[in-house]
Amino acid sequence: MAPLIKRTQTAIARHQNVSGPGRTIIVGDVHGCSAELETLLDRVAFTSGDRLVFVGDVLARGPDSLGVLDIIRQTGAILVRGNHEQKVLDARAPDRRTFAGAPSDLHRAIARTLRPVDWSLLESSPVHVAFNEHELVVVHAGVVPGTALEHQDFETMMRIRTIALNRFQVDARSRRGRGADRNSLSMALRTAPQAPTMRSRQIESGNVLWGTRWVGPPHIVFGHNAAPGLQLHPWATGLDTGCVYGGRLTALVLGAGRKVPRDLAARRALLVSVPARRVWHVPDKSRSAVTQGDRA
Ligand SMILES: [Mn+2]
Repeated sequence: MAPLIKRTQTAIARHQNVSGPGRTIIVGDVHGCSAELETLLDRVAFTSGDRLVFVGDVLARGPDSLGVLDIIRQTGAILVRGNHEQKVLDARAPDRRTFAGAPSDLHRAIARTLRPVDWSLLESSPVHVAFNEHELVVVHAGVVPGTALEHQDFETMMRIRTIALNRFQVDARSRRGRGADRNSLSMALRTAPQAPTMRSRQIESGNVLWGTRWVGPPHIVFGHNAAPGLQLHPWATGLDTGCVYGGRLTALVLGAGRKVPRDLAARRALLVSVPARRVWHVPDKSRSAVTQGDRA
């Protein structure tokens, strides 16, 4: 497959650390569940020859955000940026934040605990990473079907859950000129002014999961949406199985050069998951009526 989107410099650098024909292990939303992550890494028998990738939202809501960041560093993993990482970055630089609205107390509190190495990790996290040998792209939330990958919008890629089939241009809003995080994101992709941005709380009922309508290649592996659980679409696999809400932590394990199987039984055979040790966070129901919007 020809490269569809540029890797960031960071991703390239981390790929260069991979030695030998190791596996690619993509982990769903961790949200500070460091103990479950350690159990999962044991279960997949992670070794230094493997390439470890996180779909984002590794911090917040769970018990040990710093511990998860330590594991990511120690394993040389690739962290794809989630909306919670972005909110923490926004909390530090409110004058050039990416998301609308003031950073929450939660994200400001996390920002106060981060060490310089943590900031480096977050700042260098790409919004998406292409793994051409697997013909897949990892992104936190998803993409807008029917829009070329190079024209996808950063915020959408970190937040989309569903699309309104009859009006998914209506929620579009231009990202032009907002330029937040230019330094760390400028290599990732160019933002098209016409790219639609889905605001989760604007999305109406009756929409469909975006992954149901995406036609690859590439296959998209993502997280962000715990409400529907594991998502197995023809060209998209959603790994957020809600560990922090008492669900499971799930990984997709691909051998060297292996593509994500279209056959669902074959794909399920590549999934490894471990149960949450407890319910670490109870979603705020008052904010989840329409989209289960803040669970993921
Ligand atoms: Mn998320």
